[in-house]
Amino acid sequence: MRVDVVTIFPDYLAPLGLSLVGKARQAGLLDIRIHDLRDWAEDRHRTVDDTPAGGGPGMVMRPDVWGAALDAVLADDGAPAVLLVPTPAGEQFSQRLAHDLAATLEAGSRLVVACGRYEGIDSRVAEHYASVPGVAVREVSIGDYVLGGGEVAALVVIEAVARLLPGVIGNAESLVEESHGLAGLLEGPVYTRPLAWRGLEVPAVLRSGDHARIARWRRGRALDRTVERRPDMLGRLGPGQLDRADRAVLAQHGLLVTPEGLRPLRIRPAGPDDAAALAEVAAATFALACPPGTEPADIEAFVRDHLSPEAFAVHLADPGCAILLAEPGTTWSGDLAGSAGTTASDGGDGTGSSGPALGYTLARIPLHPDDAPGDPDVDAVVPQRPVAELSKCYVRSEHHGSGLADALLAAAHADLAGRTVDGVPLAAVWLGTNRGNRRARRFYARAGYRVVGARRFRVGAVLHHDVVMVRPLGTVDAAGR
Ligand code: 6GU
Repeated sequence: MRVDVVTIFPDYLAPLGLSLVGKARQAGLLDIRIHDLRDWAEDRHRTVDDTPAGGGPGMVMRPDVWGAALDAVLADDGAPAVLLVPTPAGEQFSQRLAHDLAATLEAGSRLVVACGRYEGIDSRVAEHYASVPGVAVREVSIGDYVLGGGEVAALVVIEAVARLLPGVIGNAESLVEESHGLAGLLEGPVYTRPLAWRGLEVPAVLRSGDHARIARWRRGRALDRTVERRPDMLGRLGPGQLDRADRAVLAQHGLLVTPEGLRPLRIRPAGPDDAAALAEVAAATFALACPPGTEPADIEAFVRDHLSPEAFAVHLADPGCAILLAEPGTTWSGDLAGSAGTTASDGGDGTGSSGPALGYTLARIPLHPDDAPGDPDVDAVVPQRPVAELSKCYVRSEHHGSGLADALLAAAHADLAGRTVDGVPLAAVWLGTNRGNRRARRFYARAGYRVVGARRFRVGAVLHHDVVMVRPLGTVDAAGR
């Protein structure tokens, strides 16, 4: 594959003899030729520039010299060519464009790079070659900063393209997982030996040998990094590219995946003004956790008696109650350019709410460190003290699978892990969930809960069977947090 570079500083391109590109040239995979533009200058001083038409600072490169040079280089054979002109005014160079150029080269095209200096090349050069049959002109910038000329950009483009050509990189797999690769995410952190270095350890999950868990962890960290450093890239991910675990990671960053795109999400402790919003979301979600066959009248009665605004007002005033609320945010702390409906803010996840509550958690905190859960069935199987009860964790059904519940539960754990009872940190959190509700059991199991026993209780005439699950606080969850 043939690449030509025209420049007034041929020595600037010397690095193309080194490393990956140099080896590809030696192996005969790449034929790179560097040309000195001044070889086509006509005068004694080998002049290639002149003052800008219309006045102004600097110098502009002459079209006649460039025309002679490019005609000669392009005439060398009849193959179609991409004429690449590096300029800070060009389209943004990207991994996508690198892939495009690599494919074009593979299909038999040549690449000719015209490196300008000074204020650039007379614009008629690009205009003219764009109309020459078999020549495609691409004016390309490598970033939002100004260089002294196109040579460094030529090095960048040629290296990015060369490593995509067949045979240039030994391990083609390393092309798959890298930043700006097909996943549309930044690559996450990488580690090697020694396992402990200056007090810093290689994350335990990478030593687990559990390849599915490792892949999951890597994907999570890639998402973390993309959210933190390049949130604009998230806007280009379709909902179909984000699985349930991805959505959970995003939700923990305050981003909810919806059919309309990413929306800000806010999870916060509920306050005295939230009784009505909590009652509303509680009424909308309570039936979801009832076993099939529960009488609608019993559900209604329960909602009326226990999930009313008045009931939540009592909970909100109770120091033994910790309630978190998830709601749509109005803003997101990052800059999600390209993702409609979000605006930059001055920091903090989604300040202000813009709609009804999406879900909530309600935990009960013991008043004394030694207090037992209070239900004899549960007391016997939950030995940890002090132990909180996760009494409610509900998310509207339209957000099931969105990661919202995972984020809400993680926020509840973080909240509980930060609490003490008479100065003693909470050791664990327990919950009861319907024995037959496999979705809920799987959800809690994923979040680190383990079944320790069973309990029974009555709603109306129906006897309910729960499993009792416990999760220690202050440990890491499956996402490595
Ligand atoms: Cl391609 N050329 C120059 N001169 N400056 C640049 C650039 C190119 N890309 C970013 N800055």
